[in-house]
Amino acid sequence: MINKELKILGISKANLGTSTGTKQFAKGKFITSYSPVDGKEIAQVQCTTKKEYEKVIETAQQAQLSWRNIPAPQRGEIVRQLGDKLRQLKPTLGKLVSYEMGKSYQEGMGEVQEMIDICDFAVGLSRQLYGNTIHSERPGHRMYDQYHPLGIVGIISAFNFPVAVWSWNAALALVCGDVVVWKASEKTPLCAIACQQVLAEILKQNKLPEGISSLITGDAEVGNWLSEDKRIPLISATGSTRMGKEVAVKVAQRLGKTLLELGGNNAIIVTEEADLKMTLIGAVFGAVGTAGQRCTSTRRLIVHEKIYEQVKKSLVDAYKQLKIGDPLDSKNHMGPLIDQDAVAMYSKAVQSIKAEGGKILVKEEVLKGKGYESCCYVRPVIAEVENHFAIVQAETFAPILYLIKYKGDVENAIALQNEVAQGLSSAIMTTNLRQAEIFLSQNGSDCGIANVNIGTSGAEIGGAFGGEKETGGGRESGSDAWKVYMRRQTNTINYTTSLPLAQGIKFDF
Ligand code: UN1
Repeated sequence: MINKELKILGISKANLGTSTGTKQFAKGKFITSYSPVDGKEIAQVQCTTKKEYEKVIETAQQAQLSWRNIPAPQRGEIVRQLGDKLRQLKPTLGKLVSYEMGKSYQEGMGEVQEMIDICDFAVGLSRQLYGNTIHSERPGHRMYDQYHPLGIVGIISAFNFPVAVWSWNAALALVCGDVVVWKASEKTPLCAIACQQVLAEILKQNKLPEGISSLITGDAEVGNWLSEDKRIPLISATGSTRMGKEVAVKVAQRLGKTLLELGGNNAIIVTEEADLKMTLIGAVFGAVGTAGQRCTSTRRLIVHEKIYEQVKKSLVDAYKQLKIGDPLDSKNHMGPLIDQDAVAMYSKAVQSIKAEGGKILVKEEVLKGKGYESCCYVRPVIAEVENHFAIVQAETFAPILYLIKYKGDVENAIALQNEVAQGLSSAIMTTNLRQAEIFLSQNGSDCGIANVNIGTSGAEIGGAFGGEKETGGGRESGSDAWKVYMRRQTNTINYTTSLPLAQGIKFDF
């Protein structure tokens, strides 16, 4: 099914282990990658041992010493080559993403496009790592701030975006003069090896040290090595809030920096003045795209009572038309969940909805029979609930959409939208300027992303991506998110022959 693609991506038995590029030395236990598409084993991948980990970090440290001395625009040139290679590989890597992770081929290709986009962004950025100049209060003094490379960036990523999240971090970190060590999800190890191979090959062609980019493989224990390692000044971690809290504590204990992208509980507010056709498209894609396994997936729809019944009916009708099956077949709208554990979580969540008094409008079902042999395919669910239900307050990584009714002004809907622990993405559907502006104001959405007349998912790389509260507060990707990958220095230069003190302090002797 995927052998041709693996070959093009340079993956063979020889490199199914830890890699800093050309030298393979993984000797740890094996993890098996199964496709949720058909349940078949794709390959066994060797995990990193502690001894190998030490070697990886030493190699990375060594590589950083030379990499940081290469001018930023030249580092950008390497990232440009990465983007070019990804352009060529887009359908191939997109197919591997789809097959190993289970998202639709369209979304798999979209993910590779996000990688290309961030490479383009980073290339431009490599000539724009600007600091400020500051007017000194002292005569004959000049002040400015500048950004220096940080060192090693540890990247911990999740299964749902098995290639893009690495690239958001790696492309920026590389132009900033850092080197990267990546611990990918153990559920999608082949996607990780493919990315590592592509970059390793480019480094080799440019005669650069292989330690500029490394991959380590394994479970949470391997991630802990990174979090606890004083040699790694920044850990960028994407995943659940539970994981993020563990990482945050470990990194904080050594006063390292973290960039955390954790859970979302994203809502679309649908006011009585919404364009209902757009609402329907935005809500359905947001809820069932990537089978509800995006951090930005739409989990809650907060609908004004005047249009509630109409929205409910059109959603239920739309869900009846959804085709679930092989994500590589373009006629299907939704593929499988990542594995059977995720299916169990979905089923448990539905039980909780019922137990708390929610009403199921579109029924749950784990699909069986031909085409569903992996037992990972489920029917997306719609439920009528109250915002305060414990299950609604939690992020369930599955296609379950909650309908919540609100009355009165848009402020009431905003209060409900904000009454969760997470703060990643949010949206309002309205044609009323006042409602939209209130939603975007300081009294509005408390999320890192707030959209008007589009859904909660599908952010572009040009903006800073991330969220508040239990989402972790980190920002990656566009805007000035690059600053977290660098260390900042304030410089004051005195070009006089006297030494006046700041704040006018006199010190004569
Ligand atoms: C994620 O779900 O981890 O906004 C990232 C989006 C994508 C990124 C999602 N650009 O849906």
